Amino acid sequence: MKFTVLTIFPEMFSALLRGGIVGRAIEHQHISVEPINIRDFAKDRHRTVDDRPYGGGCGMVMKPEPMAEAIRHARKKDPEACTLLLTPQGQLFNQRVAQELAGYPGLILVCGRYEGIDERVREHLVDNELSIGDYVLTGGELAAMVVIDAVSRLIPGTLGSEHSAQEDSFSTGLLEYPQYTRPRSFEGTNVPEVLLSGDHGAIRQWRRQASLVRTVLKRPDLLMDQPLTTGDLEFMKKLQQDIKTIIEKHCE
Ligand code: 4GN
Repeated sequence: MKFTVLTIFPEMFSALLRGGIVGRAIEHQHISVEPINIRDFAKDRHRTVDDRPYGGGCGMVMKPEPMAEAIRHARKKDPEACTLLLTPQGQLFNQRVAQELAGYPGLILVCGRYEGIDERVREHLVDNELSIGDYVLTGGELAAMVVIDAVSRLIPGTLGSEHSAQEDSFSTGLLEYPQYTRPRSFEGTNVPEVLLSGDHGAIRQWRRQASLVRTVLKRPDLLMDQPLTTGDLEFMKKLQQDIKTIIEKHCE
């Protein structure tokens, strides 16, 4: 996967490129991330990228010419790539969208600043608009980094053998089960006994059930259109029955 980022702050991406799983994925050439400075495509000697909005109002708008030149440059180098604008008006980014984007050979991520980009650039040079959530940032860069991070870990090889994105929360459709490491007893709380048992079947079942309980409590919406096994449903019916019995006892 080839990520090209169009931004007036290319240095913001150095933290992402240096360390962690994304850094390693770049080293191992599973992905590449190339930030390109939109200012390099400005023609005047001040390298201007913004201008005052027609119709008045506060703030500045990103000029169309440098932005358009930068997008055309990126597209020429990666004709198969999908060009995405990061904006609060975009399609909400989630694991399903990440999965879909991971199928492209390249992504061109366009980062705006100021009050926005000229509408004509959005109309004619952008394939899709993405939002990482319902809040406003001062620029698209942090949103682009979120997309790069989430998509990168879905590219085969990036996570290494120690982890599989297949088993993630949101791939199973459930929240993650609780994790524990040493010591066995920490400030008076013990690790659940089953995890020390070595019984892999029992551990798998405990984890699945812990995931189910967590999801019911924290994100019941996720369970509405998720395939559940007959084992899941039996476990939940048993819980329901237990809760019902407790309630009845207290209403006597
Ligand atoms: C993306 C960009 C939020 C998001 C952004 C988001 C920069 N804020 N929710 N801010 O994904 C106008 C010009 C605002 C660019 C844009």
